[in-house]
Amino acid sequence: MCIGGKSVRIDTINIEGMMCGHCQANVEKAIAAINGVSKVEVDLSGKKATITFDPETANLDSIKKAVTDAGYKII
Ligand SMILES: [Cu+2]
Repeated sequence: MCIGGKSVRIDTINIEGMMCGHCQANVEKAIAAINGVSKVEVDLSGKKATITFDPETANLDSIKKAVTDAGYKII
């Protein structure tokens, strides 16, 4: 996929351990802080996050690590 001439990847990861809006905000913040991530949407009840990122700058492993480091679990 391509947006504005840049290649973009959209991936969804499943996250366990989010209990409230605070957790949701924590995860959002952790993912948004990663270089190359342009958009993140965390679905609290659906236990998932949809991330739009530049695959040349960011990668799924670092995104998953940020979530784990924030105290949540990737499933
Ligand atoms: Cu919480």
